[in-house]
Amino acid sequence: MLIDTVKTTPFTDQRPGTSGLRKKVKVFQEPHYLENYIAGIFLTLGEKAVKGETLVLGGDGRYFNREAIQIIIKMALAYGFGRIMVAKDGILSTPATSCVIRKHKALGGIILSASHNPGGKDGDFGIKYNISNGGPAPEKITESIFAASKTITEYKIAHLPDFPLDEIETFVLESGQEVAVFDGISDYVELMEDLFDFNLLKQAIKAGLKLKYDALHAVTSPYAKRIFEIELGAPEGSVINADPLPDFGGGHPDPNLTYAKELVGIMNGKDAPDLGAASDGDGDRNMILGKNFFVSPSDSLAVITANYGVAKAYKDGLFGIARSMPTSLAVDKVAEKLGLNVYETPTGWKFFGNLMDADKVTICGEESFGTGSNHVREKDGIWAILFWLNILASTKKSVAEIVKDHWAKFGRNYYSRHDYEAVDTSVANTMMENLRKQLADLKGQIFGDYQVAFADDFSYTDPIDGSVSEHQGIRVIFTDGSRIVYRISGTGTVGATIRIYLEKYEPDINKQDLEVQSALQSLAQIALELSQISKLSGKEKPDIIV
Ligand code: VG1
Ligand code: CO
Repeated sequence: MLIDTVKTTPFTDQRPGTSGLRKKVKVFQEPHYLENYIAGIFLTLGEKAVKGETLVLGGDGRYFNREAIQIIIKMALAYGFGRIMVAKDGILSTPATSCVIRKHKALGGIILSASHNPGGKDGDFGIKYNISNGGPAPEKITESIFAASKTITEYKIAHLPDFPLDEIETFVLESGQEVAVFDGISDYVELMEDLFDFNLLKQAIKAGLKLKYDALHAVTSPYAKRIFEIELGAPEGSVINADPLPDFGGGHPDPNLTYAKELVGIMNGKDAPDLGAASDGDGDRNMILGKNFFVSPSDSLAVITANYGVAKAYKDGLFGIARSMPTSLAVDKVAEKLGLNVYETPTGWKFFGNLMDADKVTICGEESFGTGSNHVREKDGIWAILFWLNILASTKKSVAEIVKDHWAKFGRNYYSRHDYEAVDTSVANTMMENLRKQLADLKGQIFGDYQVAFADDFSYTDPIDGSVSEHQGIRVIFTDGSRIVYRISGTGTVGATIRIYLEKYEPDINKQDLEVQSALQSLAQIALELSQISKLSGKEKPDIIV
């Protein structure tokens, strides 16, 4: 095998964000841009360490997926991996990648995705490296990839023709190295069958439980078709928009009320099925809907935790729970009743990995439509939807009844996120700086009905390896438990996205039926006042309210 050594010059903007490196497709298409970053990953791992090891490779099928895969295969061979496992057609969801890395004892995996960001040639692309536990690389590794990408002067790539990816086949090279094109769906389906009682779900569907799943033209299409329609027997057409397209049909593959419009229409219509669900571009997010009813992701985490016993794999008990700091405290109420620890981590799934590896937590969640468990080391959209299906099948209640009963028992955490998009980065940083300066004086201050109990700039010390992550969001906590949290997104590709998270706890069952935004109105007002975001950004209103 001939290996080319290619001269290159470093880029200075390859710092990975909350979930790997994300940029416009056009940026990734610049000469050497992709190659430099991939070399950064392999150099960080070390050529000795990768020698003979297995690398898992796949993506969410977006524009540039196939081209990037060919380059990465050839580079992985040049840097000495023994076996590159590439998913057929390059299609591998994020949770399935995690599953395959663990099952096949790979050294790691590369996921090509920009998740819920739009695709197509003018859209976004992304790369994420996952380690041998199947989870996103921790900050220590991502920082060292970034450092490598800033000093790189050359990289290696095997001089070989492209590998066909449309058939399951293993190519053995003269060097003994292998490129194995594998079925990216089966291992994941098997894992789901281990976790949930498919017979129970099948019977419930046969008895009339109806579901509609919107794949949003993204990676979960073949997984959902196989699981919901073939394995569980839901009628054909239960999975919609089930053809993966490189531009996701022009939409945002983001499962929320704004972007999963078709599904929302169906669920608010008169023949709405019992459960409506959707996932994002790479299959790690989920949205849960009932008939005319939206389940906030934070509530979904709490309901799943409260009902853990219905699912086969969890009925013997849970280790503990973890949630990202901005996620509502609804799950904390449940954990308290169950006598479980709750770990509060910074935003991003990578912070859950150590806790799961050390058997400290079983179920994890984020407010951003992310829920999962220690069956893999990524959040998992289809897993969450199967869990809900299991809860519906076992309780025989509707989605709305399940959530309302939950609120009656544990109280309701009104919750919303207000996003200001494409804000000038320096404006966003100024806003955060101004907030930081006010922190010390906020304690005790009164705003209408609210009094500040405590305010800080969230810092996290990993209980397992002691690593410290600072500046993970500014939180203002009030004496009644209400909270305002401010963060700058780490996944955007245009300017800065400012996220303001609002939460108010309502234990009184008679006051739990308010519209969410009106329940949070005074808090939203306080959030504006403290941050002066409208004045600074020139935006009167948030661009997106979730
Ligand atoms: C967002 C979410 C975060 C999630 C991350 C990756 O990050 O807030 O909870 O883990 O996306 O999700 P940020 O930094 O933009 O707030 V996914 O589905 O990309 O990989
Ligand atoms: Co995603």
